[in-house]
Amino acid sequence: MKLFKMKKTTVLIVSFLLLFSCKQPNTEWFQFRGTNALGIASKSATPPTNFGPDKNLIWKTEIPRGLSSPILVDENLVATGADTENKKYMVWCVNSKNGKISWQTEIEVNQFEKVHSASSPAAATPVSDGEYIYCYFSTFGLVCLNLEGNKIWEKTIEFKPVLQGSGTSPVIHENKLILNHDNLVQPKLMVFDKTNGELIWDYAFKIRPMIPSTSWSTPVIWKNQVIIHRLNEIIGFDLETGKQIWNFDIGTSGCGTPVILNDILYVNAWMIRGEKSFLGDVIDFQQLFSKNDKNLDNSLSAEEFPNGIVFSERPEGEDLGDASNSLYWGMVKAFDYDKNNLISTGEWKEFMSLMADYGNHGLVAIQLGDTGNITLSAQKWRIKENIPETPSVVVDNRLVFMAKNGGTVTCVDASSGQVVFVEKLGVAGTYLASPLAANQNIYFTSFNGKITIIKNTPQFEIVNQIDLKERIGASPIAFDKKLIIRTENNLYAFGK
Ligand SMILES: [Ca+2]
Ligand SMILES: [Ca+2]
Repeated sequence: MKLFKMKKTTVLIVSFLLLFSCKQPNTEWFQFRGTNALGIASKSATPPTNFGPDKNLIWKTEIPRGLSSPILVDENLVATGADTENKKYMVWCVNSKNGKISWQTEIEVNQFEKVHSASSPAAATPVSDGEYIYCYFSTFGLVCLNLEGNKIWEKTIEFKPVLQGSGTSPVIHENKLILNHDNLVQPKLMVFDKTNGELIWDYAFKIRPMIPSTSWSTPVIWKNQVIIHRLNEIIGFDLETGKQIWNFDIGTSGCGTPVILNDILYVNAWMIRGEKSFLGDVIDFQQLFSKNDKNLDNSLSAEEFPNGIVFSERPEGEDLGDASNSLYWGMVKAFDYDKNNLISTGEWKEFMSLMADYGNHGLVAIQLGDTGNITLSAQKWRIKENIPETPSVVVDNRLVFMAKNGGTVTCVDASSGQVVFVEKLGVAGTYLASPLAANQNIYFTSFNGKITIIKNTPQFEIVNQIDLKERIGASPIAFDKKLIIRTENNLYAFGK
């Protein structure tokens, strides 16, 4: 009996060891920014810090243009591209060992979305469950492919324009495929059955008067919730029922994808008038009003209104050509509530209160777990300066790291919210790609093609700076001994 018991135990142990010694699928980079969009490589990943076009290059492969980040499925890298001339989207698959294109699947469409000059109609990173690959294209919808690139199902979704073009990526939780379908017309959170593309539930987001509905962020999962960062709010939904569980109000355009560690959500909420340096020429709107009321009727007419006044600026984001936003009569006229073609002082005040909503932003740490409106109760801390507009943050070694346009990097203690340092990476220009944490380093990528690697420590230390001399908008990924970077035209694998 004793012998039998021992044998049984031995069998169990051997089975257990076998189970874990079998090659497990590499699951950490199945979606945008890896597991739950954390942007943290697996503990075993040791990507190079010293690399370049002629250094530690494993391979370089020309790929169709796009902004999606590659995901890793088995040993394959999968991402998307768009051929705007021939009106087709592409899903491509590159072998991570040799850089060879294994397959490419094309999806023809009648139209592409009008996107920002720095963006691409192929902006959504695919997601995989290890068996299938799911892609989203804004003027098509969803498509499910098997690992050989064959179409399993497709689900067309009626196109709705997104300001500057869609930026979100789909994610998977259990059997659900989740899409943040925020847009200017009919913004929604949509949850599909990943096996067939059938809609399970959707939720219509609030449209606020006079503010275009925006969100470019990717959904994140916490327990039984899906969390969305969108215009002026962060919302948690019950994944089963689609009911809103909580919301947090904050000035934000909804671009950065939140990261969640130890039940705390960190997100860079950025708004166009969120910091003093964004305010442009016009700080005192009252003064502007009184200066231009030429006929002293306490109203501004179309003739009196000074078109083109700058109401928000993007300092150090000038290489994208939209460094400032200007006001025109056509926008202000929306506040002519009594329709007399004049903006009265009262109507102007309404406009000013809207402008106030364009501020109040920050890097915020939110304690998850409460229900209802948690704006006042759940905020652990907030940092109001040097907030990046597009890149998400990364939380590593109990520190929050973020880099904004101009190359200003901020490090914050994740638990106390104390700013540990604000430094310059030494690379100016715009930052679009999100940072990557790997092997105790943080990789920051500028749009003009420079990668700056710093230590993930409270002491600011630049490890290396590399110039690929090609635009980079896609977030890099790392696994094994490899670093994968997608530039405007190429996919690079550095390391071993
Ligand atoms: Ca007047
Ligand atoms: Ca009026």
